Amino acid sequence: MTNLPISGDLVAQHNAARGEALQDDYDSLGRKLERSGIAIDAIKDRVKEWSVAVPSWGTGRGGTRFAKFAMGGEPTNIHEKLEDCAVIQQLGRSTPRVSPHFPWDKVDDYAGLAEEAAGLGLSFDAVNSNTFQDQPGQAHSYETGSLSSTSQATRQQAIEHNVECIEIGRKLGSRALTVWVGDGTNFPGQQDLGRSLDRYLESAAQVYSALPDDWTMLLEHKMFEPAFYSSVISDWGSSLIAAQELGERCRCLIDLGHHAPNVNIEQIVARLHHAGKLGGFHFNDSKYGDDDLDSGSIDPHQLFLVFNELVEAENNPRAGFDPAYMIDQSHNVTDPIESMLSSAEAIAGCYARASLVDRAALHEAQESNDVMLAFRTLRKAYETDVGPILAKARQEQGGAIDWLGAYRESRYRDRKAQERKPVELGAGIV
Ligand code: LRH
Ligand code: MN
Repeated sequence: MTNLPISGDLVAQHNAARGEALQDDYDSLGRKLERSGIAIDAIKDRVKEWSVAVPSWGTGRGGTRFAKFAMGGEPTNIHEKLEDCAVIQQLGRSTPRVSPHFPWDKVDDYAGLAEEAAGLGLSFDAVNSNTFQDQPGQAHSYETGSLSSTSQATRQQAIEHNVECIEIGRKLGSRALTVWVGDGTNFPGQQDLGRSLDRYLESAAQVYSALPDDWTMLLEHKMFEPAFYSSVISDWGSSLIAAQELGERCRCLIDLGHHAPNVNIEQIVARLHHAGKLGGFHFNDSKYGDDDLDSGSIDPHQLFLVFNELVEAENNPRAGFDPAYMIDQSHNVTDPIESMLSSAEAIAGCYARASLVDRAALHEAQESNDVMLAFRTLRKAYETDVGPILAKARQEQGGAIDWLGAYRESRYRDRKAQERKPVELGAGIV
């Protein structure tokens, strides 16, 4: 029996007051879609099947190098983070998995943590290693690199940390390791750009060889930050080279915020899929750099176009096509629970709209170079308000029709502000 962090009665009463209006909206959208030969229930069922993982590190307030503004009732450890993830799952019904980060989520009893999560209706997605920060008492600093460091001892330390994350993940029931390294340079000439990759590949190969047979290794590229002249795995090309050299179960993870402004990310999705190396996503949004803003909050059309490529990929799968869908955001000025509910809805909404595209008509227009018809066929789906489908899917799975209203009526955060010790002020991500 899942112990729900918010009273089920509150959610049921909140839905009861909104059920009739939702049914009316749903039926009217159903009639509209039927005229285009689309069965609304089929889209609702796809939405129910779909899910995205939430980042454990996204449940607390994030910050920048300038400041972090704490919020009352913030989670202070993985146990409280799981509680908050359970609220997001209870109300939104599309985030049943949590992606943990080590050593930020370190505990003594991982089997116990897996049970605790299961008791909250949650399981664990990909584990994230961390060789971009030095831990107290660490023998070798990652100041000048980790898996690509010129120091063999530092590389070995980074390799052992990643292998330890795999061991932890096995106890948690995870099946993937996400490896993002901040390795890079701030000055031309600081490191040899070729040999840096060679060292990275030599180290990553040792991590890959420690992978259990049913695991995947996800390489996350990033153009800059913390390095501001060169990053060892800076783009999808470097990531693809590495994934192809490391092995079949090594794939590329696309964090939407890790590209230069205006890069055509949906085409990167198509290219990595073509290579059979599309391993997963860190969903967020950005206007300038790696802003880690809420998914769909700045450029919802780009998110829709990414899902348009994902639905095309689903229809033309490559061997092992099973991307890991995860959110990776930093919530600096909102309640993280509200932001992740909003983001999960925005992401599911893009999946639903991409599922509405009349692919036969689109492909025909593309093949016959009917440019405007092709564009309008895609835009028609994008302009469809799928809100009633998402709300119906939540309602039928015991979630909240109006998740923001229900969450605020629960006064969950106020309760946690009473229970939890305040977090220290500080700066940075966690
Ligand atoms: C790097 C990154 C990576 C995580 C970190 C929290 O910018 O996207 O995925 O390890 O954020
Ligand atoms: Mn990321």
